[in-house]
Amino acid sequence: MTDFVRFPDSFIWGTATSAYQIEGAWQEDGKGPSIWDTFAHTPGNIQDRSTGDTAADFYHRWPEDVALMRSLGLQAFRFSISWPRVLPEGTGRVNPAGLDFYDRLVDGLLAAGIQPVVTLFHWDLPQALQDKGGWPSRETADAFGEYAAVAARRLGDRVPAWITLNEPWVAAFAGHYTGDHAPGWRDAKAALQAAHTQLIAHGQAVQALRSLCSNHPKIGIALTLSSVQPASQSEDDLAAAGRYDLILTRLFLDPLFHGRYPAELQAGFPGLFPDVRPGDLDAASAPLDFLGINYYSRDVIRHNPDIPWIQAEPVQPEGSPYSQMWEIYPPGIYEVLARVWRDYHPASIWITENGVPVPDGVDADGRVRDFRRTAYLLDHLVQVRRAMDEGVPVEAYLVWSLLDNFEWAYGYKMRFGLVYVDFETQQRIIKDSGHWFARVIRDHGFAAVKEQI
Ligand code: GCO
Repeated sequence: MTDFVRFPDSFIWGTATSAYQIEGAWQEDGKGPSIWDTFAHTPGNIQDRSTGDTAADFYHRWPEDVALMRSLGLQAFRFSISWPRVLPEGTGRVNPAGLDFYDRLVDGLLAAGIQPVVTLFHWDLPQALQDKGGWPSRETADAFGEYAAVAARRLGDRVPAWITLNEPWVAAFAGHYTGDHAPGWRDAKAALQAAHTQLIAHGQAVQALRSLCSNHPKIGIALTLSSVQPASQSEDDLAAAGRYDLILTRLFLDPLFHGRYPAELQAGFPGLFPDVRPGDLDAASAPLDFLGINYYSRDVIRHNPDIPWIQAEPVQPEGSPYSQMWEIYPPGIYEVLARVWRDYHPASIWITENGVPVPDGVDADGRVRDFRRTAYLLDHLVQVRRAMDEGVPVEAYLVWSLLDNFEWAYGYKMRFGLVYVDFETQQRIIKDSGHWFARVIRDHGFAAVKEQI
């Protein structure tokens, strides 16, 4: 008898995207530049020397893509608002054409029976705010609160779910410590300060959404979380994994759910601790309707004294399958869910991103046979169901991503979509994984047998 993995009828199935990665139209209809426009246009930052200038041309093709979503039976579509498309200088002057675009998109999704899940910030900070200091500057938190209010006033009567920030850890550390992401800084103290300012900003946005959205929407945040494990049981590796988890996980979850930073943070990283003022975290720890978790893989950590300030680094475990970017480790999504539920007890958890890059190609018959992506999704959904069976309140699963898109510093080298995009012609082809996911939504589950994929 084949096991059928069944989810509740109320479970929300959808996909996730972000503005810079799919919209294109980078200078159209009054949009101002973002730090990703600047970063991608700077030679050497993007591996295939591409940009998001056109991306998947979603800005023009969204009606066709909404029809695709409807054909798949998607119940929710997560997208982000390009902050500089709405506020070209980041604050002050509103660009009516920018707001009109999102107004039409939200109405188009609702008309198709698809819930819009709106992310306010998915890394494309207005360049004008970067020029004034960016996330390390506290004023950026005030600007974010102003931007959230503008979005809430226009869309707050219809949008059922808002996400304030996407992966503030990546915006802080890839953007300000490793420099792999915009704005390309390499400054550990700036990275921690950027993390802190984003938490203040999150609190301001929650207050704006709670007060201005007339339809009382669900409000959450989307964090990148991984199952952090020591490479060995040596004291050094155990301590290194603890420090890594402190920075990746507890730096955000402790303030959000406990209203304070972990004591080890100040002790563990002297001289780097951010400028925290009384009351900074009060709004940040306001109750949330859901915690969004973006899960991709685990982090196996060993001690390395040569790594500045954290003395820890990820290793690549042998014996595991790998995608083009990470180890494929499905039990990790269960481990993350179980830990977050145990330590933070969120009211609800949404998987706001889960997916895998596969070097997809179109076969002679026009099909994209991305079996590895379907197998990845199936294996991770089995682990999500395992956590739910233990009482973890997972209520949504959004695949990253609907469309192949601009994968940040990798450019277009990494394909994550359930729908293939030919970036020369902008043709869309639903991949085998997209057809499988449509059946999962229809049947509220799937047979846990890969031969039937
Ligand atoms: C992230 C971002 C997405 C990425 C996706 C694949 O989680 O890093 O939210 O924008 O494209 O995760 O790396």
